Amino acid sequence: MALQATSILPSALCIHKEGRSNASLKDTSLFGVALPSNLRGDSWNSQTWKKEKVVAVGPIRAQTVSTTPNTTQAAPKEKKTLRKGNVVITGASSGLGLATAKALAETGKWHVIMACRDFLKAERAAKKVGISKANYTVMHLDLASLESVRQFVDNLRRSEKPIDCLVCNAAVYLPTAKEPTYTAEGFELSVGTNHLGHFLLSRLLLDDMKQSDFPSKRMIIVGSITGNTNTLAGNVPPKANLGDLRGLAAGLDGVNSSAMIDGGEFDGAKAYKDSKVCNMLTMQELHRRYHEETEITFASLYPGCIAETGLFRNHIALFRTLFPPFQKYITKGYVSEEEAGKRLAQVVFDPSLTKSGVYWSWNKNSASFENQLSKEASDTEKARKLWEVSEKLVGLA
Ligand code: NDP
Ligand code: PMR
Repeated sequence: MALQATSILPSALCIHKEGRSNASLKDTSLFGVALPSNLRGDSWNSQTWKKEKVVAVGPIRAQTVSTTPNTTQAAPKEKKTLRKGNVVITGASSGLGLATAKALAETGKWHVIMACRDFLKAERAAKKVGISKANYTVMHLDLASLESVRQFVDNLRRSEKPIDCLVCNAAVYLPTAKEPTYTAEGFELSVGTNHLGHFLLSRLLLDDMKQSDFPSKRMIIVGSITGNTNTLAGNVPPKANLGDLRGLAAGLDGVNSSAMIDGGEFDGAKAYKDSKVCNMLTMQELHRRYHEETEITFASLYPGCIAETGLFRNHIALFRTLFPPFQKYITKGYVSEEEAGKRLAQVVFDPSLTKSGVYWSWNKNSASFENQLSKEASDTEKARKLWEVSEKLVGLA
């Protein structure tokens, strides 16, 4: 687990061992990884899947496209506002969040509320990428503290700005941690920050967003391919698996319960992937419970592999060196921060992306398509249970 990166190369070979694919693994070995012949070339590239085309490798797909969506298309809106939209972006001090803030600010149509744990870092970052002062406000938010989430929402309300869009983007990834670390309230840090912090934030801001007169209101949670076990990337061990949520239900505190959602032994890389499954399940549950009533569009996305962001700051140096070229030249899943920022910005404002309950991805031509989530990440019963357990943990039930 911990130094997963040191064993990434051989570990990928495990994919076929699980008997989940009937693909042949015989001929290609790239980066020390044997690739099934039907997952090479174009099919190996997660971004080459064309609309209407579903290429399955047993139950594992490189990227899949849902052609029969069971989500609802938001009705065309008549309402118009002339004011700028206000968008809250968590973790906008680096990587994808910062690139998205820049892309939105540059349209001149958005005021970005950069919700960040390090105020000075966020200010410097905004300045460095040239976001004009008029187009952003930095507000303090530490998602690893539910108290801070509540304080942030209070401060936001005091500012009396209508909130039109929320982007839950911040995350931590702790692949080399040998022992769990915890949030202020004592939840394992990755799930506590990436899922529970955002869960409380989105729940609290629902009412505020409901009141906004903005023509197209959206709540977006950043998901990932690595949480989806219907993809090759999602089958790189350790795989996401929430099990029956026994660890989460027992408090995820590593004392009275396991620090892992499924009740297993701590594994930082798995905890991150589990948290992404929670993000994708939460988005769908929000859609089911609130889309009709609020007219808010709920969506998640996989923006591509942004291999050089701060997300990998806790990984070993060798991983940080090899990961970008591996994604650029071998998987071809690589995307720059700038391009990923444009993609997420598109999910915020593009009139063609108003569908709710959807998980967006992009193909190699940077065209968006509605992607299919894994069995677990689209399990409605699990989403409901996750919702109920999370409500209790964050003090909403
Ligand atoms: P970064 O590390 O660059 O950005 C993460 C952001 O989250 C930082 O601004 C960080 O703040 C912030 N953050 C971390 N902990 C907290 C906290 N407790 N409270 C508030 N903010 C916090 O990584 P990325 O840009 O890559 O990640 C952004 C999103 O994209 C994540 O949700 C990630 O899961 C997702 N993603 C990333 C992929 C990739 O390939 N990089 C692929 C798929 C999804 P600070 O600057 O202070 O550290
Ligand atoms: Mg993965 C199509 C192939 C593909 C894609 C798109 C990704 C994305 N990865 C792919 C394949 C593989 N990766 C293969 C074959 C291996 C074994 C060599 C592999 C390994 C690997 C590691 C060790 N990949 C990783 C790691 C990480 O530590 C990253 C991670 O899981 O973070 C949770 C990661 C990622 N690969 C991706 C993406 C997008 C990540 C980054 C994180 C994320 O999901 O947010």
